[in-house]
Amino acid sequence: MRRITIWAFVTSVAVACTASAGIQVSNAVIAEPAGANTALYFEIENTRNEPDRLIGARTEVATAEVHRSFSEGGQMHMEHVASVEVGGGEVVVFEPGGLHVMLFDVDRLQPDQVVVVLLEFEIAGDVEVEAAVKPYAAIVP
Ligand SMILES: [Cu+2]
Repeated sequence: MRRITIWAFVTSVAVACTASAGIQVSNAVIAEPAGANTALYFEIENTRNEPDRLIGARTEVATAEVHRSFSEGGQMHMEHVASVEVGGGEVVVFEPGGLHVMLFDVDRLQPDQVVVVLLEFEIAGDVEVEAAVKPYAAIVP
């Protein structure tokens, strides 16, 4: 049975927020690519009482994978993660140096371009997110 999804967009110049079945995604932003690959960052809020999991992502402009950055032996590395749990009532932040959605082989992205990405959740299903392309320096906290 297909889950019925209701989503709402609240869009301003730099912020897009999407809600779907208790999952809200905000502050979605893509780092302006310097080469073939880049990353998508955002915050997930789970407004339900039970956990959900981000299990994947997809977009027409790139091949997308959920990743985690970590440092080991003084060097930064990253790896694919199968899922990221967002507990009931919790917020999980995807940000430089931590969790991110890796975008491989991106097609020509321009500054301020808005890209549609579907984030795939175990319970909420696909959550559509609009992410603006920004210089990396504007994203680093
Ligand atoms: Cu990565």
